Amino acid sequence: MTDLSAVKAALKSQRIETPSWGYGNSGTRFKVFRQAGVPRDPYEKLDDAAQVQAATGVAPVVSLHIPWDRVDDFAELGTHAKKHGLTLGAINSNVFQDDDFKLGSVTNADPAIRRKALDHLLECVDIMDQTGSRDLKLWFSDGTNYPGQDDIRARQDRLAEALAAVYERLGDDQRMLLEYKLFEPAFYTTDVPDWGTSYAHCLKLGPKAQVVVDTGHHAPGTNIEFIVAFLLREKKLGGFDFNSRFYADDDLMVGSADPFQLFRILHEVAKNNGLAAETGVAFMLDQCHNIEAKIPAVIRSVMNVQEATAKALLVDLDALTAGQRSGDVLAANAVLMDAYNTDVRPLLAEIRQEQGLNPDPMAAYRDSRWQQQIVAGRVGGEQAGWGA
Ligand code: LRH
Ligand code: MN
Ligand code: MN
Repeated sequence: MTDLSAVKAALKSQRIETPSWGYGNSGTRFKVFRQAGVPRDPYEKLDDAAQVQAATGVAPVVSLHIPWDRVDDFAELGTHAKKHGLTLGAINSNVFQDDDFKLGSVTNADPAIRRKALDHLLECVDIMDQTGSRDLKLWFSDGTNYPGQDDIRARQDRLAEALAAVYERLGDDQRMLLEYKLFEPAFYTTDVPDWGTSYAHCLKLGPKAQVVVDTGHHAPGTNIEFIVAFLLREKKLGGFDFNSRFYADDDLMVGSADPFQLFRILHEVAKNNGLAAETGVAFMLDQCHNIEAKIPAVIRSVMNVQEATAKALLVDLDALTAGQRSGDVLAANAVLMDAYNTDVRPLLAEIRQEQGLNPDPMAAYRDSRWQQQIVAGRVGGEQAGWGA
């Protein structure tokens, strides 16, 4: 039997981190469809994130992307966040949008370019000191397009060297999360293409280096929950970049392509104590909303993670273990499917009411009339971001 009060407590204490870049105009390969009322600077992105928090109660942390969110005074940005009941989360580095990085950043054959990339990463740690962020998120677009273009092994050496320098710079309470991605923008080799490569580097670096699983960064058919179970066992799962994946890294709303996969992932997390804050798993969204309204899309995404988490928490673990131990394949599978097929929306509505929230976050946002306010008020100005 599942203890409902424990389920409710776990759902109330889950923290979902939303990405600053999800609130702004962002590009597909084809075009940026600009929306009215989008934030013009990082302060306004936080104002929008505060609306997501007001509607859901579980999204008080916002990840920043540097340089998209560069401001003169990061401590002041932190104060602005605090005023809205928010904290600043992971600092996402960006060594993929400068012409100098055409042939790679930290793996580039040219030492001057490697130095420039490393300096950016170290600057991100300086920013973490000011924002109080715990996590530095590293994603490298580094790779090659053609066989023979560069030395695959030498690039690993250069990568390891840069990672070690960043690790050295981390404070006691700071971590580096190394993201992997199968392909794109490089199409022949990618320098951190998979969890094994990320894990091997993190293992060598030490306990403050962990793997981040971006759910969109795998080949079709990859069993992501296996990766999650493995990394949790090794204490190397730093967190998630949640999004969807219909064909490749689409950055669409988490749980939209395959809610069952999201449930299976969260089942491994819940079962292996990954929901406990002390395990340190960060539940981050990494999304862009190109054709849909942005703030409601972030709210919907938070709800999708909550629904999958609730279902995962409803898995009757005693019955599951009994089925597994006795080799009763169908019984064990039925335990999982029963939880997955439960409609958890009434439970989540109840929890929200207990927290003094509107049971329907989408309605809460609609009723706030924030959208009308920003469309009328945010006129002129441009923000930085993906293809914007
Ligand atoms: C790369 C990625 C990485 C970036 C973000 C904007 O595809 O997932 O996390 O920082 O997108
Ligand atoms: Mn990502
Ligand atoms: Mn991505």
